[in-house]
Amino acid sequence: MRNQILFIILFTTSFIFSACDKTKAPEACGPVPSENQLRWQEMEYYAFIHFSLNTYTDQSWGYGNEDVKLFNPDSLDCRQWARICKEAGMKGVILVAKHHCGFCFWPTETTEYSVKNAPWKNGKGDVVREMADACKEYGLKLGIYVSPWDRNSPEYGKLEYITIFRNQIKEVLTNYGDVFEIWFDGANGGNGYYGGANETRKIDRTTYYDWQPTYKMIRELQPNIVIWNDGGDRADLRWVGTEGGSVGETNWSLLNATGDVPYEMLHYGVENGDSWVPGEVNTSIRPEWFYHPSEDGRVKTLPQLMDTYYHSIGRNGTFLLNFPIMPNGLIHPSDEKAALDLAQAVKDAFAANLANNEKAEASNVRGNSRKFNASKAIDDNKETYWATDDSVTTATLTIDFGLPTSLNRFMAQEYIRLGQRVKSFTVEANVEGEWKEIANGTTIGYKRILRFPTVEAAQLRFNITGSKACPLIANIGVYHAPQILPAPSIIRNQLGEIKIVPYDKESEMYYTTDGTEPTIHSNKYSAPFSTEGKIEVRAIACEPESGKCSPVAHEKFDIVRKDWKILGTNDEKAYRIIDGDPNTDWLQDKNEKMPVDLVIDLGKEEDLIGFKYLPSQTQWAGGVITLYKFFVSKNQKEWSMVSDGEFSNINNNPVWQTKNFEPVKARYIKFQALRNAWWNNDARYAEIDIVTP
Ligand code: FUL
Repeated sequence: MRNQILFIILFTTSFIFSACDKTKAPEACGPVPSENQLRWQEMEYYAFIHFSLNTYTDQSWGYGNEDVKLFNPDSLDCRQWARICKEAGMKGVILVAKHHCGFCFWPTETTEYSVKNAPWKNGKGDVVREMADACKEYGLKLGIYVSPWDRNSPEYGKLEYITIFRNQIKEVLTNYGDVFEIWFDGANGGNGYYGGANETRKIDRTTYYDWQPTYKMIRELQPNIVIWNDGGDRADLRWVGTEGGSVGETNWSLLNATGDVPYEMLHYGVENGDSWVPGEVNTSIRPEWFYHPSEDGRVKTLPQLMDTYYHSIGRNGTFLLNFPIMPNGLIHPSDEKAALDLAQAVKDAFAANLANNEKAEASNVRGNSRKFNASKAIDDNKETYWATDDSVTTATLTIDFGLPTSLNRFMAQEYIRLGQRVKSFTVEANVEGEWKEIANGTTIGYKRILRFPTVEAAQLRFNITGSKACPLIANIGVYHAPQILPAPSIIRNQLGEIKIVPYDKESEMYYTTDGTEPTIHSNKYSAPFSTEGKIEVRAIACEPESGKCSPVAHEKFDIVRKDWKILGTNDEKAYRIIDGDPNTDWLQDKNEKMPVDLVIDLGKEEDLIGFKYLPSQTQWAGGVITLYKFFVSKNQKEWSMVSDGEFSNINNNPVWQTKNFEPVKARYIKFQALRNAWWNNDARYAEIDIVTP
């Protein structure tokens, strides 16, 4: 009874207090998100599905001349895709309904190049319909990718194509229920089939698509949609300048509505931008977007995917993870396992918020009001927030755990309905009575997560050290996540020496060269070792104390490049391209005009069946070769061309490019760059290698 009376008194006083509390909420600071953008941001994690005719030709970009008859998957099952996405904790799926090759996954009226002329389901199939139905069944939202670039359409490059393209958008946004996001890729590579013309068609991406009427139509058809566009007028969401799986540590959800947007701006946003254009981190679960059997062993590991989680959702972005569909129409079991392992690891990492229900005190509370006090940052309610007085832009919030508590993750969320404000912050821990800084960051935005080595702290202090206006903190989380050991990297230098490099110095490494999985009973790595010829190396890093080991790193090396000579240059730096280290590169003489030749003497005649090119791994370094010819010779006088073509999507996704050709014997190779991604004369290489039988 006494308890009940106490409760009634407390309840009534707090009710009277808040009713009388006239403290005003802060004014918005700068641009703010729309309801559609907010809803989208809260989804956090969703899937991409890449599947098209080029799945059957092992290409990254179809040319537009692939036969529709190739599309006949025997087990296509959108319910399998949706089930995996749901179990992986995703909130939606963006289906590539038309990629650059122009093949439409729905029976469109705009072209014959669609499922209606494919043998699959006797031309009666509709992948978009099946995806929409599966999404409904599994409680997922549907998104759609329609490529603006169309390498099949004879009209591409002409005005007529814009009507065709708009009609395609209209069809997919009219016939399949609610669509949460539409995706317009920015690739306009130039050359294509174009109804048989087989030519290069260059368009001006800033004007050709005439986006504004298209945006208007989209918003009329789907009032709740968000538009992603990397190819033209600024829309609701932005690309983050890389497909590698990260947005900048500093990440403003702001951009300017007009003017140039270099990669850096896409990556970091613009502090004083005039529009709310948040970043979406898109990356694939394998190196490439479409399925390639050669990548079955290259599915990203748990530590890699976890890094992407922290570098997207943990940096004020969303995470769009791609599943490449196999020719049979299903997601590969290894991809499924990787996604489910990630879901479990995320659950484990954020299982308990140690800040919830603890004591929190703030250095300043807006109008000393209960409505805005420190407890509002640890109540797990994103609609309430801790706020300071308008004049205050630096402030501290202290959480008292009572007892020393193990922690290694810190999460903060701003109340972004009123704009993004925080510019810098630090986190301190009280360890045995002494305060020490354990982490720091710049922007926060919708969500920021910092990782740091485990500490035992009785108290934690969150210091906002810079803010555009009074900070508004909706939520703080403190966690103790299990450690996940990243796989080591394996490098072979020009002499054939193998080096295994751990992620941190304390782990011990074990390896095999006989194709078996390494364990702590395999060879222990202590120093680089010499190898000859082709070899496969597998390695793990293990923590001596816990006995925990990383996933297996696996590298296949071809013949040793010991006797190779790079001809036609005296620049010693040229040897970086055969030093085995992906992080070093060489920019060939800038004065050369395309085509630029790179000639290598292999030292002796070799049997060749292909070559490999790795572009620079330094972000936005330029010189990424997109069109090439490859020649071989026995004597450096007569050359025969054994391969020519394009490295599709290499600029956005600078992964190893392998090109195979008919077996040939040669001592000299010539890699000729015909064009780079920026149509200038730079040719830059991180690595060049050959493939032998
Ligand atoms: C890129 C495209 O060119 C790729 O093929 C892929 O669709 C990716 C998501 O966007 O830029």
